[in-house]
Amino acid sequence: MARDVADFRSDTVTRPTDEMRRRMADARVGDDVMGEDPTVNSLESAAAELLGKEAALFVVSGTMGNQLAVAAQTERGDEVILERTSHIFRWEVGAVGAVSGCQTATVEGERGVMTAGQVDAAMRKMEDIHMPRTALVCLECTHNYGGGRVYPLDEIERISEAVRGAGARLHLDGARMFNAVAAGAYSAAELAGAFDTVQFCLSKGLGAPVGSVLAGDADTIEKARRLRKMLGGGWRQAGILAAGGLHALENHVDRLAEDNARAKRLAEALAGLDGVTARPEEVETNIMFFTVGSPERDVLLGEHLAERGVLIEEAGHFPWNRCVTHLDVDDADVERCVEEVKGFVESR
Ligand code: TLP
Repeated sequence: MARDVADFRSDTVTRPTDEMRRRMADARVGDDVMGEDPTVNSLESAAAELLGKEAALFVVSGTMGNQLAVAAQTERGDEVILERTSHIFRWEVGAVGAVSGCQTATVEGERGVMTAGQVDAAMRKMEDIHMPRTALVCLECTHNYGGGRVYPLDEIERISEAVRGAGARLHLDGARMFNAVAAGAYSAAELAGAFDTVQFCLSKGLGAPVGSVLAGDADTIEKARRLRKMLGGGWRQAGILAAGGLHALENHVDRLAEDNARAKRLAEALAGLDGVTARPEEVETNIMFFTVGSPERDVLLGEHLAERGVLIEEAGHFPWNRCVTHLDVDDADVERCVEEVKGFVESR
């Protein structure tokens, strides 16, 4: 079916499928603040089991899941170690400072990936009255600004050992962790096993309209539940939304491999055009970057494409233009994007 718009701006734009909508409409609900929404409870236990964690909490967004993880595992004046281009550092409105009262220390990763040696060197190990305590280290997988990069498991395990050795905790911003799982890197439980807490998004490539899950040990998740209530995130008959999440976990995980393959095909096709630079060899999941030569031309390209019904995230937020594949773009959309970019580079 031809669509009006081919929307590559983000995988957050996906709309619920008809089956998902039916599952949501039929959901059994109750008051979740009272712990009585059976569908939310099912989603939380399914997610905890999938990740091999004791407990899980259904939250409004990836940002809320990440920030509850920070707040539940730190005290005011602690230090949190983040990669410089991570979502928690760049795009969460300064919440680590504003909500948790922590200071951040950033490490320059290689396309988002830090080494265990870098993390180890950044952590405070000395008991000293002058120094903040390193309470938490956060990794992101897949890495958004790193172009959907998959974090290698052996590096994660080395980081985990270093972090535990220093008495700190480790959190995963796994907004798109299932794209890494679909790329065959590891199972969800293998990845989650190295972390104290894990946040993943239901509302990105998995296609649910709203929501993320934070999973971890029972005490931390109980603390996060209280903090969620404190911030006004205690929701009531949220089972309608949780049903979309359950449907996504049951039906939309394996198909992420298609999105990963489409992003690679898009990168290969664009790299083959004169006047376009893309690096298909770096595309591991559903995010790809490309440029038509300069930030100014990238902006003009964005306008040219938008006038023709192809939406991309033009350079600005990211080093180059970003295209993200997802449930609502198909092969014809990929071809359409390539044709329109070709039209732009051939005409100027
Ligand atoms: N990312 C969005 C924008 O905020 C940039 C996008 O379009 O990619 N972690 C990661 C790695 C993310 O990419 C995002 C959203 C979040 C967390 C936050 O999720 P939400 O938007 O649900 O708060």
